[in-house]
Amino acid sequence: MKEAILNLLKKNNDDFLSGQIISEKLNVSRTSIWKHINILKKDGYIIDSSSKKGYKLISSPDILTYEEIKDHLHTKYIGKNFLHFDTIDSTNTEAKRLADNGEPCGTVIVSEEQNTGHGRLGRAWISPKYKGIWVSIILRPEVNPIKVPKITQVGAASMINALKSLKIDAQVKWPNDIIINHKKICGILTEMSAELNRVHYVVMGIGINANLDKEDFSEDVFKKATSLKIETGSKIDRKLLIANFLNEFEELYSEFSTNSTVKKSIDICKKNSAIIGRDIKIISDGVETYARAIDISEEGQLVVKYQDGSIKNLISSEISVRGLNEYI
Ligand code: BT5
Repeated sequence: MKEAILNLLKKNNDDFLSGQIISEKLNVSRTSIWKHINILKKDGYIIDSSSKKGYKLISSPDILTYEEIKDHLHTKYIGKNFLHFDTIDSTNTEAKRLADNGEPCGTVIVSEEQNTGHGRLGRAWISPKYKGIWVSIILRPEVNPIKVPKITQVGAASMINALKSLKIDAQVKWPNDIIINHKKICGILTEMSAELNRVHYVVMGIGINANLDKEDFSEDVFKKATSLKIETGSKIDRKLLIANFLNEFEELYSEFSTNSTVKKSIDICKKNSAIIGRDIKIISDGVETYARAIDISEEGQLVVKYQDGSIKNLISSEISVRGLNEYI
């Protein structure tokens, strides 16, 4: 009901709308409208109420509910089932719980804050309230589980395109980071539930440091990480960015869901790579080796050339990649 009232207020172009009209249009009592208006106010909407003129929407809060992003969202199925939380342990964990209970492909889970957001290998992911975009998507691809890591490349390419639509240039640091000025602004965590040759579901989680300030990071993380706000000098429109990301994701993911290839995404990741053509340090099981990154294969693996001339394809789950002197 509160969504329906909000829609009417939004459509009314910042003008007063009488309680009588709302009540007729939605077939609810004036008291019920008043109650829902109060809930909207608690959610952060500024609404002018006048006993004579009715209600007028003054401003909407910076929150990532479906209602707030739907005008920018042009997807067919990604985000049609949309769950928004004020606070949660981790959107990936919630997505897995929901997927276990049969929630459909394309379900999007967003939270304004995460208490135990995590990265790969159980690393903590700082997720302060209203400052970032902490989102997970449930996917149900009918592919061999071995192909699933490619979805991370689809996520990375979608984010590069979404950032470009906001006129922000960023690079992909294979396999799962997006970086600006040598620092990380976004990370992707793809998890799955599968049998040996059948995927039950995949959860692709993505964390974007949109409007975090320096104080939001620990000293240690700030050495490697930054936010879009810090790098661009201005506050990012989180609603637009998440919607553009979901739009791009649906488009690029269709290649994967139809024939399990991700050529378009790989092309975008290659064109915007932070590491191809550069000497890198590869960390695997605590052991460091050095090589030159030369390509990303069609399977989404990083192709590297060692000093002895040998060439190897690296699989994302096994390793971390670093620049020689900095994060990248
Ligand atoms: C990742 O892990 O980059 C994947 C992060 C995925 C986070 C999203 S948020 C929505 C969804 N729900 C979750 O619980 N997770 C996903 P990894 O490659 O392990 O990188 C972790 C490293 O990134 C840290 O050790 C830091 O160095 C750096 N980093 C950059 N921004 C950070 C941030 N906001 N919080 C923590 N670490 C950050």
